[in-house]
Amino acid sequence: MQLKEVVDLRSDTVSLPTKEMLQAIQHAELGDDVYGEDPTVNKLEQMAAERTGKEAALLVASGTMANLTSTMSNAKRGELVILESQSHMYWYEAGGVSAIAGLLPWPVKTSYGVFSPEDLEAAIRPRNIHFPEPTLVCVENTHNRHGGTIATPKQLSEIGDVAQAHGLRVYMDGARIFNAAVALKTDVKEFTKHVDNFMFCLSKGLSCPIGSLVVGTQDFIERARRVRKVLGGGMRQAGVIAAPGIIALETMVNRLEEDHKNAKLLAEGIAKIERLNVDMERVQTNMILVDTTPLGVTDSLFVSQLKEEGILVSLVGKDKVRLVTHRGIEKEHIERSLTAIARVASKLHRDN
Ligand code: TLP
Repeated sequence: MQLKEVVDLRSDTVSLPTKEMLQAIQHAELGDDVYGEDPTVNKLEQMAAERTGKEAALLVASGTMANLTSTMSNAKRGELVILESQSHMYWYEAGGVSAIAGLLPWPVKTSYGVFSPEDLEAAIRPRNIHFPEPTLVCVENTHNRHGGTIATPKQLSEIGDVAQAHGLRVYMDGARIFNAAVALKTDVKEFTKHVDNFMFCLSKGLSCPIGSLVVGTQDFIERARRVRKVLGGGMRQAGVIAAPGIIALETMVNRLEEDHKNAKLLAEGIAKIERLNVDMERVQTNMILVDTTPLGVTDSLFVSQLKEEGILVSLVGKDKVRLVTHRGIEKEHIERSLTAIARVASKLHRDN
């Protein structure tokens, strides 16, 4: 019996490098990046800064390292960082923001992942000897746990105004900022100009095997370079990581639109299946959150039954499952997934 190809919708992080990327790795011009001598890294860092309208950039190993390096370069131990209560930095980074950066995270709840100027204003307490000094506001764009929702340039500008009025910096976890830019058909600079510094990931929808870039002013990047060293992230012939990154920036950004179209198709199909709910307002980029509450079974059962059908999805909370489209997921995979999801949903309901 021929095994069916698995449809992996757990994350865009599972996307594999292209042939061109693997060839670029093989032929990359290399040097020791701790000495600043890797020409491929230098080229990528310069490209990233230019593309996003900032002065400088720094290649790091992962999105988590980018967030930690950035928070440590923006704020000192004992200070306070305001972030969204479902943010990746708060949920998924093993507590690094407090355990390593030594900051007090101050989570703010939102409906769709972006705080309103009023939410933010309310979270900023007056300076007082009892309170930690607030230094930093973090936004996530697109917002992972809210289902790939976008913080628009207008929203970022409003957040920036409030932060500036209180002397706070704004940092953006822009792991998927190119998804936001492509979805709104807006230059990425329209987003980045409202934040002091930010990061984006190469290893998600852009299909690279490794790497993220921290981007900001020259001063900030100099501090970040030192923090990266403290964290053990100074890399040597890192051109092998940078080479596919260059290809990604040159050729992989516009195709994110395909992932968004596929996500919409998948979401619309799931929304039609009985006892599965999708909040279509959240389907703005390449993610879909499915509410399985009406099925009345545990989510892990739904996920494991789908796995038996060759469809991989991830659990993101009680009664909430996440599906992510990416390069390698085509229309035929969407159709296969929809058939399997409908079959599993009706079987679970029947057996329940
Ligand atoms: N997110 C991963 C998991 O960790 C949940 C995923 O599959 O989506 N910021 C955001 C907004 C992210 O979504 C992620 C990864 C990161 C940072 C961290 O990036 P990595 O995994 O490279 O450390």
